[in-house]
Amino acid sequence: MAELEGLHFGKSDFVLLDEVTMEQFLENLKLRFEEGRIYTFIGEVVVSVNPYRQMDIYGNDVIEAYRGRELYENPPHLYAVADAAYKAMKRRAKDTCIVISGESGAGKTEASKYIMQYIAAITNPSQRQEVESVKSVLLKSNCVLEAFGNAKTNRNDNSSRFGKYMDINFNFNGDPTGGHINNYLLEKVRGVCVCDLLKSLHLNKDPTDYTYTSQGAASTDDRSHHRAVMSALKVIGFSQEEINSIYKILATILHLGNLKFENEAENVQLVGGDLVMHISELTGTEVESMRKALLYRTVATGGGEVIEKGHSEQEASYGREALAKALYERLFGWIVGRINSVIEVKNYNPALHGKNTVIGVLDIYGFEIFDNNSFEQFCINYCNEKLQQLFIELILRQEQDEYQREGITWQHIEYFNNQIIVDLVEQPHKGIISILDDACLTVGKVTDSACLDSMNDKLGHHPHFTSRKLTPTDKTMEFNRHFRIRHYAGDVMYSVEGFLDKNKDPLFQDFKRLMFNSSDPILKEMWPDGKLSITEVTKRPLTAATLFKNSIIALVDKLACKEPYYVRCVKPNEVKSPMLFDDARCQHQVAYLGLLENVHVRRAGFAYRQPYDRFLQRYKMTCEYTWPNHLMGSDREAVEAIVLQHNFEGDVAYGHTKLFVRTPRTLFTLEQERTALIPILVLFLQKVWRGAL
Ligand code: AD9
Ligand code: MG
Repeated sequence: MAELEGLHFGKSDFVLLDEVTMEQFLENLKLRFEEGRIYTFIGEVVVSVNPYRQMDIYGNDVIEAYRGRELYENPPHLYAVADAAYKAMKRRAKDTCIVISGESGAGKTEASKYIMQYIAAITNPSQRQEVESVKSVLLKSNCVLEAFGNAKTNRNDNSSRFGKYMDINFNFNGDPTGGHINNYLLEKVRGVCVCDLLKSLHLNKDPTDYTYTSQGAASTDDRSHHRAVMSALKVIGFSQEEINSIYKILATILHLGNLKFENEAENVQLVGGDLVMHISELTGTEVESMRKALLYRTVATGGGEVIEKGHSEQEASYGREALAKALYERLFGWIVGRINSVIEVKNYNPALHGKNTVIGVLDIYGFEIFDNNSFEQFCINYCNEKLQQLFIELILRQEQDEYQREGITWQHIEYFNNQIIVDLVEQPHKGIISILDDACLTVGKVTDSACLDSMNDKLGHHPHFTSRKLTPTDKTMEFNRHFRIRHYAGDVMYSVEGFLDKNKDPLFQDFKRLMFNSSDPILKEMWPDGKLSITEVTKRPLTAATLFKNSIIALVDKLACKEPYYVRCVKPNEVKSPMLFDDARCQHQVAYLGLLENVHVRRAGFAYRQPYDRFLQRYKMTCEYTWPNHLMGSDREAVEAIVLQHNFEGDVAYGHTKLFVRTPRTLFTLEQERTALIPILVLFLQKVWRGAL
């Protein structure tokens, strides 16, 4: 029980702090971390600190303890949030979502796995076969996506280089019927470096000979991991043919990394012919076509003539690199699509089966600030601005609006609305993304620094953007190479170097056509845009930033119509230690996760609210004036009687339709009383039925 946990573990809900200050917040967080209490509530939000050690708090006994209970009845835990989201969905037929955020290595992916496990454990009590197989595919899909999408980075050994949003669909019984996965911005660069699977391929060379994988450290038990991934692929329903194609593509990527070019006379040439033969064999393409695509590109001249232009050595390496990345990205996209086709809800008839509801689980990279921040950080941080805005929308504003609607007076909370930063990035014509896109579409050579000039012209006066005014004394700044965005979470300096290249579709059309003409039908399927001939390609593909922006806007739309639950993950230190609580690092995260504001709102507001009739229904037995039937005029008067009898007047407020309760403790007391009374009531009712009374 939350309250029975004892105070030496600190406060189980930050709402109960004596004073809401950063100091007290951190002190409580630290105390709990040191006592092995890694979860703490802020009302319904769970704050989690990565323990960096195996905790014995996820077993079936714990799942049972949380199953179907109210949030405030148990100590803070991911299971409490998972259960709350599940209950809201099942009882009130509401779509809900669980948003898990935090910086790299803070424990988001682990949290999402525990939440999925919890949902899997509490559903389908009758063990129906078809539901069991849906659950198993949903769980296995995680394993596959991680194998293909994760990489070892210096911040996290198992870093997700993609954001993942998974909808789980439920039928009216509350059993899973399927799902859908969306992935966001797979970071191609790191992805190509160290896909774990690549290392366990049966190639006739040691994986460290392949440039792309030798850049990452090999994990110890690749073999068993490999087996797990294979079995997961089979459970999901990938055919042997599909698995073969996956392997061939991965091998192609490895071989591409080993290709070498050299300048010979005017044009660049390939060193050694064997590799190209392997590559064309693996991709089901003609050796000669492959060689040509690697060394030349087809261009349409102004007069409609089509000519072949030889690459420089640099262009050839660049093209090869782009092909490897694109192969990887499309493979990942295809795998996600394949999983989706398996887990998609089929033959669901709402008239027959009732409303189909959804729980969405979002595991997405948090705010990133490195020494050198580039295009990837720009995208990730923009995404976090959007999520922060949703949080403001849904939690802060919703709370305030509700109090206003219910006619409850309360202190107005000032919070920073980050709309202005979102606009800075995404506004049509004026925003950074639009300026970047314009630069990418401009014919001829536009450099990164010319693009920066253009940003300066358009955004020079924006309160959250600085560039020209930066002085060379600014840390890590080189003149005309950086811009700074004042994010809600703090200032981030971005280096524009490479922005344009990363934003453009870097792949020569020749490669797309080549892949489309592959004799491997699965590979071909991944390259539908290769169908167009050079003269047909007029429309440029959308840029990376615009694609990302569109997908994030779609995501936010999806989340906005759901009832949100939040898990905020904090990383206690940079050295993966289970003992160390780095105050400065934690303070930084608490600040940019907006946790203090969150407590303020919760405190200024009320931890709990319920319509009068529901409250009465639940607690009427705890009061002599309301049990068995109340003789008051209205439900509200009856609720007042309950509150008065328990001396809770100071802790509640009466809205037009709901009772608002300030602290969880009050409710806890009522719950306890109710639980103690139930056996007595059962006896009473039995006597009534038997006619003894
Ligand atoms: V990234 O943005 O994908 O780079 P995440 O997802 O936030 O990051 P992840 O969940 O992968 O971090 O956690 C990092 C590591 O911390 C895990 O590999 C575990 O070793 C460790 N961890 C995280 N949460 C727990 C936990 N609840 N119990 C034990 C944990 N270890
Ligand atoms: Mg992760």
